[in-house]
Amino acid sequence: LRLETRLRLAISEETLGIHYQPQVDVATGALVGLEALVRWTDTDLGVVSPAEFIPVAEDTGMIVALGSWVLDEACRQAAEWQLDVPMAVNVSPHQLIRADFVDVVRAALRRHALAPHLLKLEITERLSLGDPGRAAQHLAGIERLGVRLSLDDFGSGQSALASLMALPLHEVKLDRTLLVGVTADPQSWQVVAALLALARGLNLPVVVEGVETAAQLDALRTMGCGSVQGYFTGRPQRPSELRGIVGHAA
Ligand code: G
Ligand code: G
Ligand code: MN
Ligand code: NA
Repeated sequence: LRLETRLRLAISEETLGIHYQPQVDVATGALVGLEALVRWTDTDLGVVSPAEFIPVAEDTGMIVALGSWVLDEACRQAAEWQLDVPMAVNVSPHQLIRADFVDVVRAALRRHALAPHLLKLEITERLSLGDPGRAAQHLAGIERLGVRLSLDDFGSGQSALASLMALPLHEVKLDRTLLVGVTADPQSWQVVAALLALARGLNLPVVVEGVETAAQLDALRTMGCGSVQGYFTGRPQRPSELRGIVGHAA
């Protein structure tokens, strides 16, 4: 079967799951959020990476059903855990430009009685593929709901400085590629430090992604970075593995 056909089945057969990755405060180590990352285990193909199947889902339009499922399940999990920090969910531009996008988000919150400020939508910047005016309208609607917005993959080339001003953002996530040379290469350090200063100047909290070593975490602490997400501070894990971390969980 083609990947597309298998993915269609996955949504109905419950072979999709979500792993959750901690976001932690650099100064205190406290949990400040979780990011929902979809996972698919196919009976024949094994674990298929979202890097592989999200583009297929986007090309076929399946991303709408898939994205709604992830949103709903992440809200359900956040409510079950009684999280007091936001649950971050990735949203594809294909979802964002749909006329019912704000309704879908509102419905997921209502269904699970989740407070809007405990949901954070991560958007990346490929908005150009749709009508940018419409995307902006929907983001304004999301903001009115009280849901938070995060600009994902910042500095990856998928995002532009202009969006820092144009979008109703509550957070910026620095792309993990920016971090690779940060402890060895002074230029790399300067770039990250300058982006952190820029965000600070705009009063935008930052999450730096892809922290894999103690040295990187130390470097970020020195720069006054607020919070991080990466393998060093916590891998994406299945819900059962996170019971100790989420506090209220059973
Ligand atoms: O977790 P991982 O590194 O395998 O994710 C790979 C890519 O898939 C990342 O770019 C991530 O943002 C994306 N991704 C993971 N889960 C979702 C999701 O639920 N929706 C969308 N649109 N993208 C996701
Ligand atoms: O595009 P987005 O930022 O939503 O995707 C996050 C991706 O980064 C996920 O696929 C997740 O598994 C991955 N990830 C999280 N922490 C690390 C890390 O420390 N190193 C690397 N290489 N990838 C990471
Ligand atoms: Mn993300
Ligand atoms: Na990212």
